[in-house]
Amino acid sequence: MDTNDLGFNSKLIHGGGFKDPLGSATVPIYQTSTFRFDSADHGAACFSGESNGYIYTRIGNPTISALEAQVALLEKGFGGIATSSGMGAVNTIYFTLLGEGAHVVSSAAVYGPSRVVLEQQYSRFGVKASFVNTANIEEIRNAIRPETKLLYIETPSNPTIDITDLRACCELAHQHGIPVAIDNTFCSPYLQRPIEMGADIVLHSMTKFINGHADIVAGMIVAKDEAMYKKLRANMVNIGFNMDPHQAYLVIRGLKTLGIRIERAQANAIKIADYLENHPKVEWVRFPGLKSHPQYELACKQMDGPGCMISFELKGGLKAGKVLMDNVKLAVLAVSLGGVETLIQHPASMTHSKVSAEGKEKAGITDGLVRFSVGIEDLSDIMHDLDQALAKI
Ligand code: LCS
Repeated sequence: MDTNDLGFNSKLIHGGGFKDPLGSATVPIYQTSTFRFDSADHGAACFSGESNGYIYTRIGNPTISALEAQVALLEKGFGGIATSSGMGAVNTIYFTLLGEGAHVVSSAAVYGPSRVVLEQQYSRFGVKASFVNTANIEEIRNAIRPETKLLYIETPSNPTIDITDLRACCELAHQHGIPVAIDNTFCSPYLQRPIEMGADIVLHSMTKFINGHADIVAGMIVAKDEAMYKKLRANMVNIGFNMDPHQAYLVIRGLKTLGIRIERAQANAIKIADYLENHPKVEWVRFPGLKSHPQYELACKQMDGPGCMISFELKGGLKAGKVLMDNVKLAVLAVSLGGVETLIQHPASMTHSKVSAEGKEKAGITDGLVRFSVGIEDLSDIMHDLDQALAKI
């Protein structure tokens, strides 16, 4: 059976091609740090690449490989590189592509640490970064310099839910010979496959939708071609951003239900976004499924659904937002997103608190912005919870 020909949900169950030699129906946990060689020659062949046998878990492990193959299949790339966390994936990409004097163009609205690490750490090695509104292609065009080595985009962006035109960006970057990395965390491959639209690299915080159960921190990089895959993999291994086999096992388990989890959470999110938009205490709502979203048409074109993330601001700004966050009873007041449970958080003081005031302003992260990650609970319960908390304002 060629798993490439299967539908998405079947790939979630049967993709990746792992076949356990002892017949286990699920991928077992190879809880080992190292692997026995058959002979000295075999060991040497594993290191030289003549044999593809396993060597050492930081370099590779069958449980982790099964997950890498599966996500690469879903993202339609050459190969996957699992990492200890989403930030492990982000830093493997930065470390691989940004050398002394290199310049990166990045979405202004990205997960806080993805931006802060460039500004505060990579800058120590002479790396320069321009943070622009990538939803406006002209801003990218104007930011590109001869020394630009990477275009880094989050779409939809965290937490502003801006949508960037992936096809147009990839075309522009490639005209200048610049590779494009897309953080696909907010969509997962179920809703968006950037490599199909020209991206060279896709990354995920698998902590979110891919694992989906708020019990694991994990990351993944998928490279479109072999050369990029090899470069990224070598750096991940040498820096030690590797995943752990038990972590991989849990992500494989969570991934199986990605499709049904997103379908259900998204159906909830569509109803909740509509409810919020029509609520008298709400100032504005950002959700790709609402016609009021500035890139609604683009979202319909490049995403297979609007997703499960909603950002909004209440009339009364942060003060009102705090009353809401302090009074929800079902939704959990916590950072992270993409799990089965509904989460609410305040980006300006939490996930994006280390971004400078100027950076937040440029990214559109207002003080009053509240982010809602919609879960798979019964819609009536989420609505009731919002109703009673909004009534306290
Ligand atoms: N990329 C995006 C878009 C993210 O949202 C996050 C984490 C990361 C990368 C980093 O992944 P991690 O290392 O945490 O697996 N986002 C978080 C958030 O919005 N709340 O808490 C974590």
